Amino acid sequence: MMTMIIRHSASALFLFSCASLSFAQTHLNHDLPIELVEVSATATHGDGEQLLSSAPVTRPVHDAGELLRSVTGMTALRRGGRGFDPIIRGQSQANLNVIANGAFNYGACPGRMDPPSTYISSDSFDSVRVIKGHRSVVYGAGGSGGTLLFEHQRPDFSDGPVRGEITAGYTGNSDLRSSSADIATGNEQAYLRVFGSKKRSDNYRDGGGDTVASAFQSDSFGIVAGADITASDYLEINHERAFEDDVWYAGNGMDAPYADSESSNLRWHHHAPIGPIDSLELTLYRSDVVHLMDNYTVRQRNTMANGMAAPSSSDTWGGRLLAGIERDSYQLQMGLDYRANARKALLYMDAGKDGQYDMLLSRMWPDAELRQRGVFAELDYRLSNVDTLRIGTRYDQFNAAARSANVSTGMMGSTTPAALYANAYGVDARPREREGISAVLGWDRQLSEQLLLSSNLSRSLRAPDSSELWMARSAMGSTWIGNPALDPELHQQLDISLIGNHEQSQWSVTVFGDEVHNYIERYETAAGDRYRNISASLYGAEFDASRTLGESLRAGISLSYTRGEGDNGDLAQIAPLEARVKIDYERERWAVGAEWLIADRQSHFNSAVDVDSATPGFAVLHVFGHWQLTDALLLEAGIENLFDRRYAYHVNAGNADPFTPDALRVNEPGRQSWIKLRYRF
Ligand SMILES: [Cu+2]
Repeated sequence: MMTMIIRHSASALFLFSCASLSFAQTHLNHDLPIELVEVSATATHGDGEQLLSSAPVTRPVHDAGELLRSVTGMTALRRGGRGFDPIIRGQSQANLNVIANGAFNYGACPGRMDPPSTYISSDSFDSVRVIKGHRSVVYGAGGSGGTLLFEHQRPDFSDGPVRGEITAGYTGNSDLRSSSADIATGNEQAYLRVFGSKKRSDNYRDGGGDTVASAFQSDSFGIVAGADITASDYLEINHERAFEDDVWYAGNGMDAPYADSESSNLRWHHHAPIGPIDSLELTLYRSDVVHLMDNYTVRQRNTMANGMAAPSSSDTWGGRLLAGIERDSYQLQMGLDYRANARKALLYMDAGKDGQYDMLLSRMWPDAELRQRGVFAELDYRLSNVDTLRIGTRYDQFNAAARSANVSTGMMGSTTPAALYANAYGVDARPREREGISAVLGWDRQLSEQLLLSSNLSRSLRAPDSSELWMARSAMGSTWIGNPALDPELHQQLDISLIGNHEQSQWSVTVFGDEVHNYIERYETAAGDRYRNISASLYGAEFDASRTLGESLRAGISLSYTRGEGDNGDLAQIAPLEARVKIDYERERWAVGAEWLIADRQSHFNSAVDVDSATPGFAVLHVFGHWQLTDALLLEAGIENLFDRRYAYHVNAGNADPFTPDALRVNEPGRQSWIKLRYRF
């Protein structure tokens, strides 16, 4: 009953580009998203839908951020077994909009142990859309680097009133055991869906045989209820929780005894005319995260008598009202959105490591608050049979405040966050307001039946985040101080893609460039880490191609390259030239494949964030396969890093965490075999 495009998951991914589909078959879609969609092994995928590859990228992925490493032009930073921070074309963190069911979620760790994607249960989402670059204004302010949209889809009950999936998996090396269940029941009018997952992992060994601190326990569950409350109104309520426990981080100076998130959202979709408006959609959400990290509970990180602990929290809430007008030659979307985030992080000294916090050392996030209000409109217009145009613009207002910037910290009761800002930059801690306009201008032209040219020019404003503005850490002789006077980043981007879609082969070439005014750079001084606005530029290219070779064989190749330069040299966290070669052999009930990943040496780095030396290049081979045991039962298995190479991605791990003064290069796992059983009903 899971026919086409039902689920994405770690284990069997098909890279789609919806662009060609939308253009060829419907109209007006400029987003050029790539969907990671799992197709059940029995499904056929005709309709000319897949553009780039029909190859199942089979990987034992256990984190939503890690999953996205398979997308050309994307990578993710690894800190351990959890906490993968996605990077698109050299942009990450506050430059990406990560949206799950319409909701934003900000992690609670000032050291980025829990990027928002950590709390997205990758087992339960049905589709992930990746929009590279800034191609639309409807997904919130910012998003200069891109947008990740994780979506649940409405279950299809055409085969019966209950459907679901149960999985169990095991990965060697880290002794990772995972299980998940996802069950939905309902009918055409209403449904209820519950899902949960449980993962237990030990540390893995890298290719050199060294143990990498990466153990974790992760549980999540959620419930979704949806109903057509009238003939033209659909209402959906979603509640999810995630619990991370005893998480080891090779890339941080602390570990996390716990990190928990709770999120709720409500979506209402009215699909009948109200005056000139054809449809109305309202999303409201709230997501709260609490996090604790220290250097003695999970494991003793040093032999000192006193420990350090940093409890923190992050509460996010917001919503969007979207109105749509659809006519033969155009589609207009307009609306309002609002996003608010309140974050708090304290740093304590714990004498004797007994769990009693004895002295407050820093208000790292001194009740840091961010608010954003936006109004936007976006028009997709069919200019001719072969040309479509997108014009979109949004106006945003950003407010930022640190409510306890003037509250004293420390033994002498003298240091305040405000005093740290004044000392570091000569600026005060009053609330700040920033505002500005973002815009996109896209033009797509179908050059021939097989050839599409897509171009996009954009301007986007990205407001500084809580750490960049308000970080106030001063302890043990080192400081890390935000700059309350930072200006928002202004990105001016152009990207051009040429996409070919032939019977036996698909390919695409993209070039992109981004001129950034007020790029927010983290830099080092003798006294510690600081932030400033600089000018920077990012540019690069991507290439994808895949071809059918005979009835069952398919091969693909992808290349990506990004370069980032600023006033003071190389930008941090830029992946080197990367190539990926894939071969898949697929029969009716089984398939095998291999993926060869090659990364060049990266000698462009920024020592304030990256490891202070060039990262060696590497080549690793993954092999995998699946076997449809019965109609309901699928067995997947593979060996990652077959030749047991010792390697690390260049971006593993930029140090956003001065609990260790230097960035650490976290090695990827050595050889690991894995197996997963999937039962669908
Ligand atoms: Cu943390």
